Amino acid sequence: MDNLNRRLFLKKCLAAGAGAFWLSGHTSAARKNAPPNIVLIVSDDQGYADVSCYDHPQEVSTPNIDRLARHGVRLTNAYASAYVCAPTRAGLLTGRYQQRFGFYTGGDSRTGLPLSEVTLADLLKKQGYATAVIGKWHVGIQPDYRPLKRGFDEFYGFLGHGAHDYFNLRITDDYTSIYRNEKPINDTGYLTRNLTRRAVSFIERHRSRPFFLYLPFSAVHWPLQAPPEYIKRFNTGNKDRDIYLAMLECMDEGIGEVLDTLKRTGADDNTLIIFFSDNGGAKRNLADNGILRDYKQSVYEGGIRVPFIVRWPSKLPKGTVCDEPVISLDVMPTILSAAGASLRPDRVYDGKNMLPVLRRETKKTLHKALFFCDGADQWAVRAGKWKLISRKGSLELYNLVLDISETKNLASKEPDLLRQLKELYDKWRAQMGEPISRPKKQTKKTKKNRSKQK
Ligand SMILES: [Ca+2]
Repeated sequence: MDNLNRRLFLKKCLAAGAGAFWLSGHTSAARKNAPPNIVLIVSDDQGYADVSCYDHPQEVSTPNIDRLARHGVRLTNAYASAYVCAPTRAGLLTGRYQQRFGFYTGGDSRTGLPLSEVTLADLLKKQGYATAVIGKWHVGIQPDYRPLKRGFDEFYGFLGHGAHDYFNLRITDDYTSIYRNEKPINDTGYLTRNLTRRAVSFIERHRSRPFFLYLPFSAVHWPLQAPPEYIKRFNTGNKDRDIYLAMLECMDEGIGEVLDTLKRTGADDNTLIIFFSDNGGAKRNLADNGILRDYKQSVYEGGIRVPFIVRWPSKLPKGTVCDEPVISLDVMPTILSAAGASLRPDRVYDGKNMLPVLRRETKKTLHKALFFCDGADQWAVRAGKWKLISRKGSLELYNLVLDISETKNLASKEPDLLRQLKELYDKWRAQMGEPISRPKKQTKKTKKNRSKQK
């Protein structure tokens, strides 16, 4: 924090009655009013049924994700804004439909999050927060698009591609090398464990000031790799499923370590934690989406409806369930509201502050409709209980309350409703941008280039 920001932050703390906490410390009243720490945990390609606080098969056990739900609010109608990794992250970090700025596909991560966009980390950093991203970045490779240029003070992880080898952490190229801040490093270990260790260290190092920890695990994304001591704990009869469950267990343990660290450092009560999966479970990885239809890369529920938990012990109810439809775009306005920060007035935000809904202070619907679009041949709109889907030009209509598995296409029975939803979608689609163009030169994967970065 530079001096100006430090002074501004101190002023805000004092205004909030938190001066005593900031200056010396530890009265519970002051702490209660202090700006919360923020921990944003994103899992990757996790199945909707691969969390034991949701309906799940017997072999699934995620006690630490369950701890989040036990002390927070579990959402049952929560969506990622895309059915693949990178667009969801672009929307997550901006609070805007990523399509507004032309970010439609995983491939758009090669161009990166447009520099005209202001990130959640940019705004929290201005608010005096220490910021870190530990994990999978996936919204830009070129130097100006990297985490330390997008509001983060610290970075450990990889910049590009959806997948990363969990054991080979040696320097390779700009996409897959492990970076520590701006430099690629030769690392060892198992990636999920490393992310946990770095996350714990970040919390411990920032115990005396508000922090924003963005922790996008690459687990449980392909490739199927886990330490043998984890794999041998499972025996489902399918070796690949056993490895997936081992990856999940390692991530769940990591979340447990984050929770234990918050408790140990006294930050537990006043830390807002949001957890969700960046898209639906992937078929390739043997993820289990339970009763939801289809998988990642589909606008059926199995591609976009995700486990989603919000926990903030001092400010939110504990052990409750919320059925309100929300979307990952809501994360940014929610976090900024909790932090006492504002959205930028110069642009349209699509995400909404979820806190009143989570506290059951309102029965008003948060979103009139939610929209999904890959810029190619799939789109969907969810409005209330209804969902209209277009796949390769064919329209399907489902009543999600009666038919969560999307088995009864009502398109021919409800032509008026279909038309209304189509109009709603068309109106939204007209506001979205053209796909972002590719840069003329992709980053070269050469040793020369790597040596320049050092
Ligand atoms: Ca993903």
